[in-house]
Amino acid sequence: MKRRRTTLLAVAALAAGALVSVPAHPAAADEIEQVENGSFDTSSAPWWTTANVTAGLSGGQWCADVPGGTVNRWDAAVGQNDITLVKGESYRFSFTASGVPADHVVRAIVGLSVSPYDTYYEVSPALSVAGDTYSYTFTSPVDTKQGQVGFQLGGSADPWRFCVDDVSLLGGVPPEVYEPDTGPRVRVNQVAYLPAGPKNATLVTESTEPLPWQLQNAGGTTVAEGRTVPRGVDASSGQNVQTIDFGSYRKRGSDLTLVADGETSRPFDIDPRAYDGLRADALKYYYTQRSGIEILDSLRPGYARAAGHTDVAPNQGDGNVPCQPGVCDYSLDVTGGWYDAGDHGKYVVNGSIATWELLSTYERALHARTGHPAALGDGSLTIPESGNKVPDVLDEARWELEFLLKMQVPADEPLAGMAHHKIHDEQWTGLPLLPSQDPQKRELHPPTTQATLNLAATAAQAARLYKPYDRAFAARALKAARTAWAAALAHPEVYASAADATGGGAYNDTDARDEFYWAAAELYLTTGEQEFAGHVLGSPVHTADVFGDLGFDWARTAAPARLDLATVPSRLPGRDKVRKSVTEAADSYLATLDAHPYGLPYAPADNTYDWGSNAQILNNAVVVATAYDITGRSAYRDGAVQSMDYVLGRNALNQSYVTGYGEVASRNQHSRWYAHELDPALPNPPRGTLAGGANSSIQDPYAQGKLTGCVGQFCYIDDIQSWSTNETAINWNAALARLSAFVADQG
Ligand code: 9MR
Repeated sequence: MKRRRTTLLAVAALAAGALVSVPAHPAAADEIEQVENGSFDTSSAPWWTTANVTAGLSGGQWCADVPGGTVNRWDAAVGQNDITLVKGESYRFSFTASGVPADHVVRAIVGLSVSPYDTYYEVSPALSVAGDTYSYTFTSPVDTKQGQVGFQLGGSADPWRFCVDDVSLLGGVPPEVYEPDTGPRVRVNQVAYLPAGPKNATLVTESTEPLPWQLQNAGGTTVAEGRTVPRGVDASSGQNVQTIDFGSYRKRGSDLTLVADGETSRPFDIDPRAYDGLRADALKYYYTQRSGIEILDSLRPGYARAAGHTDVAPNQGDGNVPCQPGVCDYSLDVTGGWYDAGDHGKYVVNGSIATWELLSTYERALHARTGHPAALGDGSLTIPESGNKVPDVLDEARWELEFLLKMQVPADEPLAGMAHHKIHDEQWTGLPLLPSQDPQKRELHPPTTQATLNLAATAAQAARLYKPYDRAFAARALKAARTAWAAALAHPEVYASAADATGGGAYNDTDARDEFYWAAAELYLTTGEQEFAGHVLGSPVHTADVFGDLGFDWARTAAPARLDLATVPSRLPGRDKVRKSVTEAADSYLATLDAHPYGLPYAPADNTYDWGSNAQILNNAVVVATAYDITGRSAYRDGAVQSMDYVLGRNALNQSYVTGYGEVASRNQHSRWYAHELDPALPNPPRGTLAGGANSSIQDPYAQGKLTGCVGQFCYIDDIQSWSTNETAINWNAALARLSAFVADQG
C-alpha cells in the first residue's frame, strides 16, 4: 500500500552547500511518522527478521513464515530498529495484521532494540485470517534513539504465516534533518586532470562578482591564478555558483589545490596516465560480480568468496532452474554470468547492454585513432583467464555471453529461440547475504522480445570480435543471434510485465522498435547481409533522433546501434548521414555541457535526475567521445574528458562516485556482499565501482527519510540501504569503463 505522508516538510531555497532547511518546530497539526517503510510498497527495507523466519512481499503486504516448535514469543520475530522515542511524548501505534491459520497471537511491541530490551508498550491480539487493523496510543517513558517496533511471533507448536501492513508510529519529534557534509566550496575533479586537457572547477558562493583564484602546488606555492566567472543560480543544485577555468596550466603535478573565496579544494593531480588505473579497475569490477565461480583471494585480495548459485546448499543453484509456475515445463542450466547489481538476479536485457558496452570499449580500441587495444589485452585485468592469449576484456565479457546464450529457449520447446527475460530469487532477500548463502528458490521468467533481440545484438557483435581468437565460439554466437532474430520476428510484441518485480527487478519496456534496430545493426555489421541492411534502413528508428536527455540504457538501445553503425567499418548506404547524426547529438550534449556550471552533458527535463544518472551522464559523454573518434575535432575530445569531472568530484556533493578514487568517494553502495556497512567482516565494493547516483524519485525508504525535497544533484546518499540512489550495477560500470578507456587514451 502507498506510503502515508503525514509530515509536511517545508523545503526552503538552498543556501550555499546546504541541502534543505526545515522549520525547527513543524506546525502542531503535523504528526511525525517514526516508522520507515511501514507500507512495504516495493521492499521490506529496513525491516529485519530473526534467522528462523522467511519473509517477503506478498500482495502489497509483508508476510512471514513462522516455524513451529519455538518456546518464547521472541524466539521468532520481525521488526524495525533505530526508532527515536522522546520521554513524555504520546504516540499512536497502528498496524494491519492477519494470521493463517486463525487465532495465532502476535506480541506487538514498542521497546528497546538493545539489552535490557525493555518494552514500553505491548499488545497481544489473536489474529484473524482476513486481517484487522489495530490502533493504540501510549506515552513514551524514556528518551532513546534505539527504539524498536517489533512483532514477536514465536511460541507456537505449529508453523503459521503472519502478514502485516501499514505499520505506523505517529508522534514525537521530527526525525533529524539530514545535511550532507559537502566540505570546501571549491569543487574539483578529485582524481586528475590531463596536462593537455580541459581543467575546470566550480565555486559555490554567495558572491555574484568575479573573485580571484589561485592554483597551488603541494607545497602551497601559487603556480597559476586568475578570476572566476559568475554563473548565477544553477538549476541542478539550487546553488549560486561561479566557474574556474585553469586549462592554460599544463604542467604535471600531484596534490594540487585550487583556492578561491577563502576555501581550498580537495587535492587533485595533473597526470597524463591517471586514467590507466581507472580503466583497469572499472573493468576488474566484473570478475567480483561473477556468479558460479569461486572468487580467488590471489586475484582480488580481500574479495575472496565461495562460488554463488552452484548446486551446493544452502543455494538451490542455477544448474537446473525451472520456470515460474505456468511459464514453461522445462528447466535450464543458467549457471555463470554476472550478478546484475547488489542483488543476485541475472537479467538478459541489462546483461546484454553491459556486455555490449564492454565489447564496444574493445571494438573502439581497434578502430579509433586514439585506440589502444593493448591496454585491454591479455593480463590487463588479472582474471582467471589471464595468460590464455585472449584480450582479458573479451574473456570477461565471455563469462556473461555464455550465460546469455544459456537463457535461450531450447529448439524443441514453445517460443524456441527467444530468450528468457531473467532469472532470480522467488522473493527479495535481505542484506547482507553472500551469493553462496542464498537459500531461495530460483526461477526463469517468461521470454520477451526485448531480451531475445538484446541477446541477438550482443551475440552478433561477439561473433565478429571473438573470431580471431575462437572461431567455434564466434560461429556459435552468430548462430544463436540468427535464431534469436528469427524468433523475435515471429514474436514481435512479447513484453515483460511491470508487475513482475518480486525477488528481482522488472526491466519492463513496451517498445521493441529500438531493440529490432539494434539487433539488425549488429547482425548487419557482422555479416554484411542484405536482409539486415534492409531492416536497418527500413526502420523508423534509423532516421529518428535517438539521443535524448537521458542517454542510452537497457531500455533505450537505438543509440548503441547508431554508434556502431557510425564507427564499425561497413558499406551501409548513407553511412555519412549516420555519422552526422552522432556528431549532431554530440553538438547538443556539448551545448548542454557549456551551459552547465558543473560542466556535465546532462540536463534532464524538469531537473529530474533519473535512476542511474551517473551512467546516463557517462553515456552522453560516450556519444561526445564517439564524435571525436569520427571527426578528430578537439572540442568533442575536451567535452568527453571534462564530463569525467562530475563523477569524480566536481559536483554539488563534493564527492567522487567511484570507490577508491578521490579523497571523498562512495563506498557503501547497495550490495548484498560488499556489505561492510552492515557487517565489518565483509568488504566495501572494490576500487572502481560506480554508484548509481542522484535520483530525483528517491524510491527507497532510506533516501525518502533523509532526502525528501532534494534538488537534482542532492538526491543521493552513500548508504547501503539506499538502493535507488546508491546501487552498483553492471550496466553502469560499463559506462564508466567505456569513458575511462577513452580518457586514458587521450593521456
Ligand atoms: O537500472 C534500473 C532502472 O533503470 C529502473 O528504473 C529500476 C526500476 O525498475 O531498476 C533498475 O535496475 C535494477 C534492477 O531492477 C534490479 N537490479 C538492480 C538494478 C539497479 O538498481
